[in-house]
Amino acid sequence: MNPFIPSAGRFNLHRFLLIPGLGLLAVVLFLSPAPARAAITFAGTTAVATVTNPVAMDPVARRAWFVDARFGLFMHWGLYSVLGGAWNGHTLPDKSLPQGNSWYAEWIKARLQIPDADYRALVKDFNPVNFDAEALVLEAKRAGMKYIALTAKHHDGFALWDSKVSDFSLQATPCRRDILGELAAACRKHGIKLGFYYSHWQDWEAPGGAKPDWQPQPTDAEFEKYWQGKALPQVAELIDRYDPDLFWFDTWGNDAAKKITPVRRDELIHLIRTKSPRCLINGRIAAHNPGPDVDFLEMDDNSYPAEWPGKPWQSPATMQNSWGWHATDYHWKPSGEMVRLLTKCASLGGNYLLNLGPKADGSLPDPAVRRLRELGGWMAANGVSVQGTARVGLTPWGGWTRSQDDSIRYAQVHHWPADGVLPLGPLDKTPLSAEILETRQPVELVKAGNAWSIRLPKVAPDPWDTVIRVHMAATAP
Ligand code: FHN
Repeated sequence: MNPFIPSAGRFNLHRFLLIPGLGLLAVVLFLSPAPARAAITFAGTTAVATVTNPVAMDPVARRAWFVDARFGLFMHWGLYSVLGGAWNGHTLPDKSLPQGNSWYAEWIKARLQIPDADYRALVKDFNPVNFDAEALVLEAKRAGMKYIALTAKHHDGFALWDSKVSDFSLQATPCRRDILGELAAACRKHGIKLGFYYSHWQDWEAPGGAKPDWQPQPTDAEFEKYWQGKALPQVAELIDRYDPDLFWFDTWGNDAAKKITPVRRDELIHLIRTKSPRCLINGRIAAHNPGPDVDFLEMDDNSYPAEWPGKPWQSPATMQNSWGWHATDYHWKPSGEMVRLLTKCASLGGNYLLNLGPKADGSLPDPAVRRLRELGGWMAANGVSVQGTARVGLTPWGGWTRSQDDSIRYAQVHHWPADGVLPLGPLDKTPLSAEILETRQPVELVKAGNAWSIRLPKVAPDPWDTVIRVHMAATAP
């Protein structure tokens, strides 16, 4: 039964349209996007419109932009950025402290045991005078990224906006600007989707928020107070103020299950779906038990599945070891490595969410800008083999993506064959011709028995990932 079409005999269009106010309301709802339409029911011969399910929206339609995007920018930015990984003579990782052995600079308060008052005092030094939302969005866009996910609140509990729910937020700093508002406007202007990371489970400032696993935990009643008093209201506030396209929640390990129960998970999902049916929700809302209603699965940090996990998915990844700005973390990944990770994700139908940790003044570290531009250069020539594609799978030499209609397949060659012959094996469709995507240099398809291969130039034209475009016949051989 089609839920949009009321059953015969119970609905009379002519009569329906003659009921002025209600008719107008129903027509508006009927013409509006799927969520409201799916919600209308009609009872008896008098047209009574009731919204029975305000949260319904076709999940496939909601996720479409995300599935096409493949590449996004993650941003860890907050009070911890002031310290750049070091405090009071200690620099992360610091094995002299019981919990100091971590590169994650956004964890500095917990790992270096910074007293609450000292950490809170950092607000006076958070003054992002060099934050330029438009320049940032354009940097991401030129890198080939389609969305940004920024830490609106990380585990330290500091809100990067003027929150009415907590005074541990941007208004406590010298900054009088609406950072998230500026970013939202720039994203809208340049067609980039915007998401917010919100630490719903860990909150080291609110008494009832979950704490690092080596510290005493709040009781369930205390957590519930935090949940109702800070977490849910702040998520609502973010939607009301900025209308984000995505929420990035964060849990890991087994402890989260004690606080993020299915009831709380679904309460948060319902809040978001009710306020914004198009907003996406990631699987780490409850990594231990995401349930059926999240929009995509989130892999562990810098982790990649070996096969398609059965749902849209994403890998969050660092450029350095740290997520938040760390001035002496010199472990910057080469761009080629990141291109290979991106195309590995695409070959398995997943997204690559690459992180950037701005400095406290809002400026971007030079090595990060360099890498974004290098990635953008590769994407300018090869983005068509990544964005809007469908997965085919991984191979010993790299992976395959394909166009939606499967008329084209893209071989992502990460490991160039020493003998210049790329083995494709048996194919389910006949390949007609092939060329190097960037230069259009033709390459020769060879068939031996039922196995195909491609004769390539001796030296890889692109040492990061040379993409071979293969035109396929419409039918199987
Ligand atoms: O503890 C956080 C960490 O700081 C960072 O935000 C990452 C990003 O995936 N998530 C948690 C650890 O998995």
